[in-house]
Amino acid sequence: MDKTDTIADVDHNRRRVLTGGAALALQASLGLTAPNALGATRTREMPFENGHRELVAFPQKRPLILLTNRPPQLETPFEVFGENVITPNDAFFVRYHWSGIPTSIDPATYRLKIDGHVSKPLDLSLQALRQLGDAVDVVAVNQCSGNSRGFFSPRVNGGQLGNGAMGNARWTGIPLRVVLERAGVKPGAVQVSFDGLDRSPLETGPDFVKALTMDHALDGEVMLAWAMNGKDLPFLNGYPLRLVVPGHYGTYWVKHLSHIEVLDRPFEGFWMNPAYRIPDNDCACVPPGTAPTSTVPIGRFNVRSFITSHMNNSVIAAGRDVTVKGIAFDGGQGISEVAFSDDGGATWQPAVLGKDLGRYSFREWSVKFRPVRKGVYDLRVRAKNRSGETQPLTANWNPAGYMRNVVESTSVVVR
Ligand SMILES: Nc1nc2c(c(=O)[nH]1)N[C@H]1C(S)=C(S)[C@@H](COP(=O)(O)O)O[C@H]1N2
Ligand SMILES: [Mo]
Repeated sequence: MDKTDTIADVDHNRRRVLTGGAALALQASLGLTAPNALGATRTREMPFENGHRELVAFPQKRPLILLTNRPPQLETPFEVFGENVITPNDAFFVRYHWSGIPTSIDPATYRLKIDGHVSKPLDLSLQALRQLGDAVDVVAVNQCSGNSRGFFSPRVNGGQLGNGAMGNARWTGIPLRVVLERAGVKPGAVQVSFDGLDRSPLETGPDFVKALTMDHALDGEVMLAWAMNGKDLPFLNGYPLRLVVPGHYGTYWVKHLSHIEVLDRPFEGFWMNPAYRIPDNDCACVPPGTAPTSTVPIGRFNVRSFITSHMNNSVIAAGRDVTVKGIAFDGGQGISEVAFSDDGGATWQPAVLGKDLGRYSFREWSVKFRPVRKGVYDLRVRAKNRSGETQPLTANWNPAGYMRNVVESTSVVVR
């Protein structure tokens, strides 16, 4: 930040760019003097009703699509996904449930406690945690369960997100298994719960705590991560430590992780039940407007793919080759094929897959497209994973607005 900013400049800039008290307090406590982009307020129209949004720069973030200020909920502008298969830290989406988020954290006094059904409870500094074993890394997508909720029809309650509540990063940390083994999980342990430093502002609001089954927690892939794309985690993405649960929805990726508890009984907290549950069937769906009769906790991502090289209403030239590019991902089987259609799904051709950064990463794809006729083209893309799962041609529906993965349609104008 520019140290030469005067107080007047800062106040002016704050008023101009930030609109909420939480943002101000957070900014002040992080020691940042001004948002990192001071242009006039920019806005964005999401392509659904009530989709007017401001772009706002929070600390360590470029201007992102503002869903709420308190707590900070920020969505990545979709064009970012076309710039790099790795989502830059300053563009990575932000989601919190409660406004009582930590506003300053001292890495020297930060502690992670591991207790419950273990033989040796641990109380670790960040340094002690790092010394428990070798650092590992994984490229993995983090996606909110409610990504794309704004497109649900009929509409559902919850954050009205476009497609930008996802991101792909290289996470560095230590396997959760290493830490649990050090604590000595006792026989009879069935689940592990995870709590971070954020709190509800109300006594009655349930603390955000998530749980994994013991097998999942010990699979060697779930990670306690301190770095994202080679840098400390951005504050709003969970500094100094977060859970990374490859292939699983973001709800499990607990930020500012402070307490891990091994349980000899299933966890009963609000954020596992009734929250974050899906209909207990293959499509995680029910007829629109109805309620499921039985539910299970949300789990792995379903298959998704997006065109990132062209936005809706992009103009392209007739009679010339153009490369259409995009990304695909799933819950960890890995993408095996991506099909592309330039006629609204009537005919399909295979796209070429790009570099494989691992089965939890966005997988790039590209295809050559040579439109001869002028007019509007309906471009679609449909991915399949290694176990043959693909994307529905018409959208599935569930009352929480989770797991949208319908084949997307991008209209381009050929002139
Ligand atoms: N401590 C804490 N961790 C949290 C949450 C939260 O509210 N508090 N929200 C979860 C949800 S629902 C999502 S989608 C991811 C989002 O991660 P991000 O903010 O780093 O993008 O954080 C998860 N971890
Ligand atoms: Mo989420």
